Amino acid sequence: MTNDTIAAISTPLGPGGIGVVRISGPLAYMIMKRLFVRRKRRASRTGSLSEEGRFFSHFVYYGHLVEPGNENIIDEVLAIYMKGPKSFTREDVVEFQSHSGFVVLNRILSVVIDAGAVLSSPGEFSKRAFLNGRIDLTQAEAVIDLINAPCETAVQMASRQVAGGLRDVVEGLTAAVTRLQANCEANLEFYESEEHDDDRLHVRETLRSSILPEITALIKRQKDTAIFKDGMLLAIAGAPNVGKSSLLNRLVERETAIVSEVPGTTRDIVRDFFSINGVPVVICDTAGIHDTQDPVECMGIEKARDHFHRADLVLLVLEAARRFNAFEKKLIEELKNTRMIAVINKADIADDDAVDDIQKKTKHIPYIHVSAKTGAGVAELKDLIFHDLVSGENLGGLEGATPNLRQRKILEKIERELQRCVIAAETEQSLDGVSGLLNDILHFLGEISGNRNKEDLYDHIFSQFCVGK
Ligand SMILES: Nc1nc2c(ncn2[C@@H]2O[C@H](COP(=O)(O)OP(=O)(O)OP(=O)(O)O)[C@@H](O)[C@H]2O)c(=O)[nH]1
Ligand SMILES: [Mg+2]
Repeated sequence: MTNDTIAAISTPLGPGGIGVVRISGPLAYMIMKRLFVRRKRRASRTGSLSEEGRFFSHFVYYGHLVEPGNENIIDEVLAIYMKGPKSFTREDVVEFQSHSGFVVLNRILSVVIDAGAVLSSPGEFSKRAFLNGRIDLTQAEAVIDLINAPCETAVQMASRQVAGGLRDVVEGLTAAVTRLQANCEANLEFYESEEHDDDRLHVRETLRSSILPEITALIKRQKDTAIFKDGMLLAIAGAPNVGKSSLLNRLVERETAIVSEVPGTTRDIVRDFFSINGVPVVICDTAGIHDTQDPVECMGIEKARDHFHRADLVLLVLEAARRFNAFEKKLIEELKNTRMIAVINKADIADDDAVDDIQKKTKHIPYIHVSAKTGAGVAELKDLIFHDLVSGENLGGLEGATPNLRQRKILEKIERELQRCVIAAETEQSLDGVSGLLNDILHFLGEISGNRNKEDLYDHIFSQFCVGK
């Protein structure tokens, strides 16, 4: 742990109402005293400090930041001093709230550096908060998720983890495994000559009935909720002129893509964003799939195919006014391993025979009738998309702790170790061996919350933050 005092501009650069320069470390208070001139009630040029000659912690002071030496005013600011450990980093922290703007904020940062601070690296404030025990690793990672949250649901999930949701679960599991292991060790120590069958049985039962199911549920929750953090990618597929671009415009509720009666209008990928029940969706309109010699269309079709394979879900648009054609048959075959919904468009001019034919040939995929022209069925399509990707059961998972991908990988290791441990306890392995496996499990649980010393891992995690956080 370094003894440096770090400083950074903590707000995004650019014109804005206010900007914040944050300082953390042993020199923070001295820097505030040196650079900040408190505005007294009766104007006085020289009175630079509060009447007592010092600033109180957790008070907001109004005044000016000045260049030391010549007292030139840099900006009118609010200054807050937070004496450690009652601060985000648990060190002494000072924040200057100034007018926002690249030049002003950089001038403030520059005098702060001249006064003895060093520039912070990305995430260094949060890393200090973690290393000083203010937050654990799950909470630090949740701060990144909170900053990057693409929708309200992701914000709620991240907030729960920032407040210690996952930390509490991991602490509970750690306590339970520690108790088991301590029990094993005590019995080994005091009843050395015994068989320990009952002890092994007790370990097996506790793992099987409570610890293992809890780990499995956490893994499942990560899988179920990932979509709220990462969003989903939808691709629209279909033959030319079936109404793919019209559907995209309907779903995003604006005229993003060109619509025309000329087949082959869309050639490049047209991308837009919208959300369904708070889930962020990236949607791609693509070139119509058919047989063509046109080199530009061929390139478009190739790009389209690439997007079908990358998408979480493909909306296969068919036309209710005409029968299923050979290209559509081939396309369904090609996408047989992809999640798909058949969107039978142009319901306003549907032909019964054509619809019968389409339904016979798309029996194995969910389908819906819509009219991109009138908007009929589009709300139902959104519901279908949502339920296809996020089942009702998954939504229940949002209430609890939601691990991220790094944590899930460790949980999967723990799950495997727990299964080994259950087998070991069943198959008359020595209690000593069982205790060793429990120790490995404790080690992995420590990796989730960051109790183990892993500088590389911490550097990697905190480098994902922005400077000033
Ligand atoms: N009647 C009716 N016409 C529609 C509907 N949806 C689209 N169209 C018309 O169908 C034609 C083709 O629509 P687009 O949205 O450009 O079709 P596309 O599949 O994107 O076509 P390409 O980009 O050429 O592959 C246009 O004239 C649209 O107005 C619908 O639901 N009902
Ligand atoms: Mg189009």
